Amino acid sequence: MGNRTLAIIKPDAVKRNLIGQIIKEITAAGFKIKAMKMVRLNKDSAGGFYEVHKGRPFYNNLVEFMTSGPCVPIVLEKDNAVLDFRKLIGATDPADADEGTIRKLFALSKSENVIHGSDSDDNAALEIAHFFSRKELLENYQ
Ligand code: FUP
Repeated sequence: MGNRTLAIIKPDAVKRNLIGQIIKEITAAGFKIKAMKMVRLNKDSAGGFYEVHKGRPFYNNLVEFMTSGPCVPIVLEKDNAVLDFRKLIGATDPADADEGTIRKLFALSKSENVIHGSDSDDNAALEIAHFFSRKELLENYQ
C-alpha cells in the first residue's frame, strides 16, 4: 500500500471555522502534513475533481458546494495512508459514520460532510496532482 493520500477540508468546514479542530484530529491519528494550501475551486476544477460522479443526481449540487467558498487540500503521509484516512473520516453520511470519526464529530449532512479522503492509491496520486505541482511537493520533501 502507498503512504500518501489527499484530504480536503471542504468549504462547509472552512466557513464553520473548523480547520484547526479537524487538523488536530488528523495529526493526532499519526498523519504527517506534507503539503497544504487554501484555494477557491472554480466549476471546471471542482467538476474535474469529481468527474467520476458526473451524471449522478447530486453532481450539480456537489460542484456548487465545492465552489461555494475556499477549501483546504492537504497531502498526508502515513503507512497505509488511504485506508487509515478513510477509517478516520468515516462514512459519507455522518448518520452512518462510526463514533469518533471526523464526519461523525463535525459533519451536518451527507452532501456537506466537511472532509474528503482519496479512495485508492491511484486516485490519491491523481488527486494530489490536481492541487499540487511537482515543484510544490518536492519543496516539502527535503
Ligand atoms: P466519499 O468517498 O465518502 O467522499 O463519497 P463519494 O465519493 O461517494 O461522494 C463524494 C461526495 O459527493 C460526498 F462527499 C458528498 C457527495 N454525495 C452526495 O451529496 N450525495 C450522495 O448520495 C453521495 C455523495
